[in-house]
Amino acid sequence: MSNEVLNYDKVAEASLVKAQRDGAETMWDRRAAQKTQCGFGEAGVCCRICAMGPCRVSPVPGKGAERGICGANADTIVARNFARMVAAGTSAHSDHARDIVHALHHSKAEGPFKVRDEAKLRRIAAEWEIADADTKETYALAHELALMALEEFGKPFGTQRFLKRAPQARQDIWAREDIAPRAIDQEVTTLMHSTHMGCAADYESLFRRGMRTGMSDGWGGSMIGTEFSDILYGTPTARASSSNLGVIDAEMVNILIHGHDPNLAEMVILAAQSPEMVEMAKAKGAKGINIVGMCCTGNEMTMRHGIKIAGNFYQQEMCIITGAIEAVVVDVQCIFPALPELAKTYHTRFISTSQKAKIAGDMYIEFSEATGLDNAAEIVKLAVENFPNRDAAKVEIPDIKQDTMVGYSVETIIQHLDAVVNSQLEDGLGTVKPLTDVIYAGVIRGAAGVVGCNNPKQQHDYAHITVMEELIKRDVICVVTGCAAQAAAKAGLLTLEAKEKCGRGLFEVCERVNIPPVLHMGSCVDISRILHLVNLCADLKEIDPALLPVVGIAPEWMSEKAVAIANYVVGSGINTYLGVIPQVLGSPNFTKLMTEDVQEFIGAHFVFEKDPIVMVDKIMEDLEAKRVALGI
Ligand code: CUV
Ligand code: SF4
Repeated sequence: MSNEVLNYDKVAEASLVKAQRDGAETMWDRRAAQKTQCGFGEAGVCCRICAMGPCRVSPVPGKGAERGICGANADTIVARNFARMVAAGTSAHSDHARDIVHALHHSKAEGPFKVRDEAKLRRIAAEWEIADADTKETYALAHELALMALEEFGKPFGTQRFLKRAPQARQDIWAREDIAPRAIDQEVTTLMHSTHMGCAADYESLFRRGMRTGMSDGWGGSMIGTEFSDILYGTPTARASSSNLGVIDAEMVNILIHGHDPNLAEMVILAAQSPEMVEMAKAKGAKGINIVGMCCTGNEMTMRHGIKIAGNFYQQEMCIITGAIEAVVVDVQCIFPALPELAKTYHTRFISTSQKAKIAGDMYIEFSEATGLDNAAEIVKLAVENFPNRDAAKVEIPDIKQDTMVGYSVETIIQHLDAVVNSQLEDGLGTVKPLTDVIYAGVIRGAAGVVGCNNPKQQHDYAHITVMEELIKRDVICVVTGCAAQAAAKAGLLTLEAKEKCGRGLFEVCERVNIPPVLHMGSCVDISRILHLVNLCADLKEIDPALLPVVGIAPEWMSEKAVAIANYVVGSGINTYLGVIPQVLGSPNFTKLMTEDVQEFIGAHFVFEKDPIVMVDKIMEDLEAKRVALGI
């Protein structure tokens, strides 16, 4: 085993030693087996889009082949590969959203899929200009709204409805630059078409089309995913939870839910709460049923129910290695295909549930909106029945867990801000005004959205935590989602006590508003919450969000979804810092377009910086320059 030092989180070391003892293979072994990664792929200059190829052009301009057989050069190949990542990422978030909307379309008062946030249902119905949004019968309205949302995926004309949430100045830029996204499926399809052999070759055009597709994720799929999940399962409110492998309980039936979509997770939670299931667990010798979460579905569950977070992306294998998980239940995205094999080393059952992500190796129980609760009950029963098969000799749960606060939706943040609205801020009630006030006053210097995955190209969680700690020290408030949020949870940054790590200004804000300096805003699709928050601030000031001292950061990203996200964040006027360099350096032209030229037409750009400390220095310069430009 190698790379112990690559793990910032102390829990990892013990886990990996145990894995070796148990004869379990982990990502570290497979990473070592990969040896040096391919330099062509790394630079983005390998093309296998057609069967004349694969072609690879020189990753270093001026050396070796400059064109593929069809004549595509590095610029074209890099741009096409990058665009395809955006298309894949957009499709993932958006297809997740579609399932949520389908569930709303299936909803009825008797449940289990039902409207749990009626106010939000009516608010969005009004926003989308449904007549009688405040008086229509709940389920008639829910079904009508769901149908409208489904049309956002395939409507033949027009752009995404949620774009109107942005200030006019930003909407004008989108119109001028032709990046206002149309139907989501159309954007993904047309980008796949553009990147087909012998289609688009102009790298700038490919980049722009990619950005528009990414925009259909952020302002389309992801935003629909977030808002409709809230309607169905409730808008998150601040609550306590706990994080890291220590939340796995040796005396309980442990069910790990991993993936993304709250539909499955919500039904499993419901099923596990039934008294018969709990009785059954007790009859098998367990104290009860302990559901723990991982990755984004973990974020969804913790925000709405306080379900404990077992860990982030990197820890999916470590969870199983504890030997105390009765069932790993997955839906879609970010699930290692290695898991079923690893589960066999222990008594753990691995259950995949989605046609879109069938993972062979153990068990498949298809989950559908029509039979969701029954499917979930079957899964829970299987886990409970598996409890007696646990091998006590193989159980070793690291005794590390950390209390955490989660659930800061935009609505919850505004509620907290309301608590400090007083006579001096008479007109700020129910708005983000107190937040913009402290930013404009310089009490806090700006805000950062820190998001994204883990990637062995960065020390596990180290980049996340370093960036966040350094920023709060410099009075920059952080909002976090995804695996970055879980890194923050494990490091204790999502606590009220974390204010001790802040600069004076942010310390005072945390104390007065009674919030942690790093706010858990949810899963990856919930980056749309961050987008909404920033746009509310910009709208209040009647300016383009590009002028605000805010940045987006993905210190350890790895997925295509992250590429889609980065595109819509930049497209929304927010500079985006990437701690892992995307596979584009083989085209200096494309790299320059991303990191410089795009600024001229969109008002924001990408920054690549592997060193988190250097990154924070660059971010501070960026934020301070924005402040100067605003005259604040
Ligand atoms: Ni959707 S995309 S590893 S779970 S944040 Fe976590 Fe978040 Fe990346 Fe996946
Ligand atoms: Fe080679 Fe062109 Fe085919 Fe790509 S599209 S594999 S560069 S011939």
